[in-house]
Amino acid sequence: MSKTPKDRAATSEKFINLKVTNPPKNSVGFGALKSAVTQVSKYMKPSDALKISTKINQKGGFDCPGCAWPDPDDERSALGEYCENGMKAMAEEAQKNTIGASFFAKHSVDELSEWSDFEIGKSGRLAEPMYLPKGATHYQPISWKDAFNKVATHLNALNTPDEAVFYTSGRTTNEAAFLYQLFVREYGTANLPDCSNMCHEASGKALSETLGIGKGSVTLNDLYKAEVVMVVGQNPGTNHPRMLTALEKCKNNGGKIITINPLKEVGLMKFTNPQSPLKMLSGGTALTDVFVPVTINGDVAFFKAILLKLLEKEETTGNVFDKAFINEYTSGYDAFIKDLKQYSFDDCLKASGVSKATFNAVFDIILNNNKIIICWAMGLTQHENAVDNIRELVNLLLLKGSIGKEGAGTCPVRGHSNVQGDRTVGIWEAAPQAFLDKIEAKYGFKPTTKHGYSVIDAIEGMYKKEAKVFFGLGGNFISAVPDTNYSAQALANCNLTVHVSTKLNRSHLVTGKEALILPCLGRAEKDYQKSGIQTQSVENSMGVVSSTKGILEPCSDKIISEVAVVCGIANATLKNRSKIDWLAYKDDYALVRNDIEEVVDGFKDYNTKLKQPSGFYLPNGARVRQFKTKTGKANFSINKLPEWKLKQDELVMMTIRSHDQFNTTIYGLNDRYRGVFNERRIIFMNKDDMKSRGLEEQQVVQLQSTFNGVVRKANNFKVVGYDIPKYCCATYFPEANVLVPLDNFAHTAKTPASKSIVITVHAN
Ligand SMILES: Nc1nc2c(c(=O)[nH]1)N[C@H]1C(S)=C(S)[C@@H](COP(=O)(O)OP(=O)(O)OC[C@H]3O[C@@H](n4cnc5c(=O)[nH]c(N)nc54)[C@H](O)[C@@H]3O)O[C@H]1N2
Ligand SMILES: Nc1nc2c(c(=O)[nH]1)N[C@H]1C(S)=C(S)[C@@H](COP(=O)(O)OP(=O)(O)OC[C@H]3O[C@@H](n4cnc5c(=O)[nH]c(N)nc54)[C@H](O)[C@@H]3O)O[C@H]1N2
Ligand SMILES: [Mo]
Repeated sequence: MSKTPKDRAATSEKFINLKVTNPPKNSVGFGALKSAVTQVSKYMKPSDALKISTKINQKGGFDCPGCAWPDPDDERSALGEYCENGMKAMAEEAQKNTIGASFFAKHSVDELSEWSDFEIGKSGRLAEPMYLPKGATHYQPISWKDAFNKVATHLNALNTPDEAVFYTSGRTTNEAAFLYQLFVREYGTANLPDCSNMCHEASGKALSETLGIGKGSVTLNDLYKAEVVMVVGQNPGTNHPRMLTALEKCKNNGGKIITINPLKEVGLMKFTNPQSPLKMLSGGTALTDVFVPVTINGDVAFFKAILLKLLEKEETTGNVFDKAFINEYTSGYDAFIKDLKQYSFDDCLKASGVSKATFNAVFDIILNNNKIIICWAMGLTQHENAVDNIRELVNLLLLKGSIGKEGAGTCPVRGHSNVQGDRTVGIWEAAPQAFLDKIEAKYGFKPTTKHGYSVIDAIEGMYKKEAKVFFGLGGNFISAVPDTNYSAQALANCNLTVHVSTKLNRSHLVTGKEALILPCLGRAEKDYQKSGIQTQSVENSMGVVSSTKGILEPCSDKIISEVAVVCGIANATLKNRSKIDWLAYKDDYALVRNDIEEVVDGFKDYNTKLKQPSGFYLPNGARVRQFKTKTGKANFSINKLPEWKLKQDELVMMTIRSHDQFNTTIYGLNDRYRGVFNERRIIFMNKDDMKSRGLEEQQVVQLQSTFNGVVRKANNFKVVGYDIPKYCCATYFPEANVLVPLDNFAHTAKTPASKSIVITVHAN
C-alpha cells in the first residue's frame, strides 16, 4: 500500500538528541566563522569554496542566493561581503554530490518521504530531469524534449488556462521571472502565486495604500545616518546577518537602536564584526539600546501607546509633530487623530505586554529624534492584522515627518534574494492594469485582466479540483504553505505537478497523478548559451538592481538554466499560436532585458546600466516625497487594536526560523543563538506557563490548534523553557505548519497568520 499524500508531506517525528544551553551573549565573531567553515568543508569541493568566498556579493561577482539584504554601494570589505549564513546557503547550493537516475531507481518516492528534511536536502544536487508516471513508485529519467512536451500536453488539455497554477519562489532572476510571467499571461491566466504571498504581501499592501509604493523607502546610507532605527519583528542575526554591520555603523555614528520582539534575539544584542579582527578580540559592539519584549501581536498596541503619548505632548507643547510635513504631504490627519483619541494609553500599554519603564525609555528616544527608520520582517507580516501593523508604524513616521529625507523612512527587510525583483517584473497575480496594457502594446496579445490565485487561493483551487496542473519555478510549496495535511491533498488532486529545482525537496514527493522534476542551474554556476556566458540581474531589498554571473562549472551537463526551461515550455505549449519568438531569448538574455526596459518602469538603458559595478537604483516616489496614492498624498490610516481573548489553557504560537535553516532547507540541526542543539521538534515556552501546566523541561508534548471549529494536531515536540513573554510560545517552521490554519490569514493581503496561532499543549 503506498503512503497517503498526508504521510508523504509529514516532517519526520523522530527525535535526534536535544541539548539545551544558555543562549550566547554575543553573535557572529569566531562562532560564525567556525560554523560556516564546517559547513563549507563538509559539503563543497575545496576549489569551489575558495572561488565562492572571494566572489560572493562582490562587484562583478554573483549575488548570494540567501537573503535580499543590499550590498554597500561603495566600499566592500576585502574579506568579501562575508556572512555565515550566506556561506551556508552556498555550501548547500554548490554541494559536491549529485543525484540522478540511479539514485531515484534505488529510492522510491515513499521511501524518500520517510527521510527527514535535513537528509533530503543533503542528498545532493539534482542532475537530470526525472518523471514519475501515473501509478509508478519511482521517478525515472526523461529527456528535456519529452519533459517539455509532457507539460505542454497537460496544459493544452485543460478546459481553461485558469486550471493551471504557476508558483514562483523568490530566487528566480529578473530575466527568468519576466519570461515566466509573460508565458503564463500569453498562455491565458494570471494564476501567479508566489512566496511573497506568504511573506511581505502585507507590507506591499500597507505601503502602497499609505505611501504609494509597495517597497521600502530607505537606502543603506540612510541606515548609517539614522538617529533611531527600530527593528520590529525581525531576527537579522540569523536571517540578514549583513544588516548587523549596517546597524553597527549607525551606532558608531551615534544612532540608537530599539528592538521590538518577544524574543531577545542574540544577534541584535551584541555583534562582533567578522571583518574586524580587533573587535573579535575585544568582544564586539552592543547594538540594542532598548529591548522591548512585546507580546506576540502586541505591536499595534505598543505603537498606539507611543502615538497617544506623542499626541499628548504635542497638545501641551506644540512642537512634537512635523506640522509642515503633515500639512504639505499628508492626508487623513484629522480622522486619524479623532480615532486615536478613543483609545486609552493604559489599555494599549497593557495589551502590548510592555512595562512602563521600558515604554518610557523608548518614548524618550522617539520624542527627541526626527530621523527614524523602522525595519521589520515576518514578526509583523504574518498576522491576521498584518496590514494594520505596518500602517500603524507608517502613522508614527508621518507624524514625525520621518520619511523622504536622509536617515529616515520605511525598511521592510525582504526575504529571498530576488523576491522584490520578481514582483517588479510582473510575478503578480493582481498586476496593475497599466502593466498589462504595456504587455498588450508590446506583444499584441491581451492578457487576462481577471486576478489570479494567490497561494491560499491556489491551494483551495487544487483541493476543489478547479486547478489541475501545478508548476513551481523554485521553492518547496508543500513545506512552505500552511495546513500541511490539507495542502498535501490539494497537490495530490492535480493531474500533473512540476518543479524546477536545484535540490530535492518534499514537494517532489507529494505529487499529482504524474510528476516532473526539472533540475536547473544555481546562482553560482556559469550559464553557457549561444552568445556566451550569461549575466542575469536581481533587485535587493532597497530597490537596487545589480548583475549576477556564475563562476562555478555546472554540477551536471544535463541541467539547464531557468530561462531555458521557461523558453522550452513556452515554445512547446504555445507553438504557432504564440506571438513571441521564445527560443531567441535563451540564446542571449540581453534581449530579455530589452523587453523589460520597454514594459517595466524604471529600467531605461537596462543593459548599459547593469554594467555599472554597483548596479542602479529603481525610482522610488516615497524616497523623494512623491506619494503616488489615490489622494496624491501620504495617507494616515485608522487601525484597530486587536482583541485577544485566550481561554485559560491557550497560548499564542509563532512559527520561526532556526539559525541553521533557509526556509524549508535545513542546513543543520542547531539553533546556536538560542542555545538549542540537535533538535528541531521543540516548543519554546515561558517557564510560568510550563509550571501552570505541570510540564517539565524536555517533556514530550502534543500541540493542538483550533480554528473555526477545526482541530489540528502535531505530535512529538519537546518543551524548552525560554525567556519569552507569558502566553506566548514558539516552534520552528516547517515542522509546525500542520497547525497553521489555511483560513487564518491577513485581511486584504492573505498572508497566512503563521506568527499567531492559538494552540493548547498536551502531555503525550
Ligand atoms: N539564514 C536564513 N536567512 C533567511 C531566511 C532563512 O530561513 N534563513 N529566510 C529568508 C526569508 S524568505 C525571509 S522572509 C526572512 C525572514 O526573516 P525574519 O522575519 O527575521 O524571520 P523569522 O524567523 O520568521 O523571525 C521573525 C522574528 O519576529 C519575531 N516575532 C514573531 N512574532 C512577533 C510579533 O508579533 N511581534 C514582534 N514584534 N515580533 C515578532 C520573532 O521572535 C522573530 O525574531 O529571512 C530571509 N533570510
Ligand atoms: N509556518 C511558517 N510558514 C512559512 C513561513 C513562516 O515564517 N512560518 N515563512 C514563509 C516565507 S516568508 C516564505 S518566503 C516561504 C518560502 O517558501 P519557498 O520559497 O517555496 O521555499 P524555500 O524553502 O525557500 O524553497 C527551497 C527550494 O527551492 C529550490 N531552489 C533553491 N535555489 C533555487 C534556484 O536557484 N532555482 C530554482 N528553480 N530552485 C531553487 C530548492 O529545490 C529548494 O529545495 O515560506 C513561508 N512559510
Ligand atoms: Mo520570505
